[in-house]
Amino acid sequence: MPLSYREEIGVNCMNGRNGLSRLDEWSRTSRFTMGWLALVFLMLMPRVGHGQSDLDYWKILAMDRAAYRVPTFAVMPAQNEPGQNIVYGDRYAILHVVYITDNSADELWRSPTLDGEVYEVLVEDLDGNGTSEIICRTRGGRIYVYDDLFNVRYENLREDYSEISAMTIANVDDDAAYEIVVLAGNGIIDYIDGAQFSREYRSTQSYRATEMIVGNVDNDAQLEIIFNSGMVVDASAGDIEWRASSQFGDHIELFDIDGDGIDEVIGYRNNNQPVSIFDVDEQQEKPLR
Ligand SMILES: [Ca+2]
Ligand SMILES: [Ca+2]
Ligand SMILES: [Ca+2]
Ligand SMILES: [Ca+2]
Repeated sequence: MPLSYREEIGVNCMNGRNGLSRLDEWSRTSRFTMGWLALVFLMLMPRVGHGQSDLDYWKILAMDRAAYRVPTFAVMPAQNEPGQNIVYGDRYAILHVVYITDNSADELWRSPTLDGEVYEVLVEDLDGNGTSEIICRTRGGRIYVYDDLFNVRYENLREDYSEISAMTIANVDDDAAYEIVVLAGNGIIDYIDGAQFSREYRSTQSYRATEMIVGNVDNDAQLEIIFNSGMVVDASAGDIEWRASSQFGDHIELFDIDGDGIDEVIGYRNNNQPVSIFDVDEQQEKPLR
């Protein structure tokens, strides 16, 4: 019988390939024994129901809102399970994965101590194999990728970046896998392949931003990188397509607000000023009407 996702994680823990402490190891062994006893019990008793309720709408909304607003939170699908996983990184440089149902929260995994406090956590199926990866960046320019069984898929070298200003995930080239798009502290853009984790591109120009999004915001078919500093760059060649007279905002989103089929850049600031809407195709800020 194929193992379920959580059983697979249990097997993974048994093989000692995660980062739990010795105290956790003791309780993990107990949990593991208890888990098998419970599994045997469940196999022997008739199935009378699901056992755990699916997440209700408000719980999912709360998880999504937390993941959207907190850069170090992300939602991760729990395959073949009724709940969902929250992945979060803390200021003690540790990643946590917590399995959430309507009435429970179980910590499934804790990473080893990473090299620097966690600045951002993303979840994406980078290589398109149907399972999610956790992508994390820390203070000091480190990037870590874990698969859904919490094995390390990639870890960059300490000397790669002294700092990372922004990071996003997008498919910016011809291969099927996503790329990790990195804006280094020195302004250089790197594309790291999400399947092989080789560097596929390094920009010759440097850029400045604290946030960036990849999208198609004009008439050409190519993707653009939109920097919150007010710059739009062709994602394949690195050419600057538009430099706005002001920054777009502290934070940016893309949305087709005028219904012409092309996304606008929605910029907003930390100090509650109204949003600004920039039409990249027309190279102008749009009035709020
Ligand atoms: Ca994957
Ligand atoms: Ca690609
Ligand atoms: Ca385009
Ligand atoms: Ca539009």
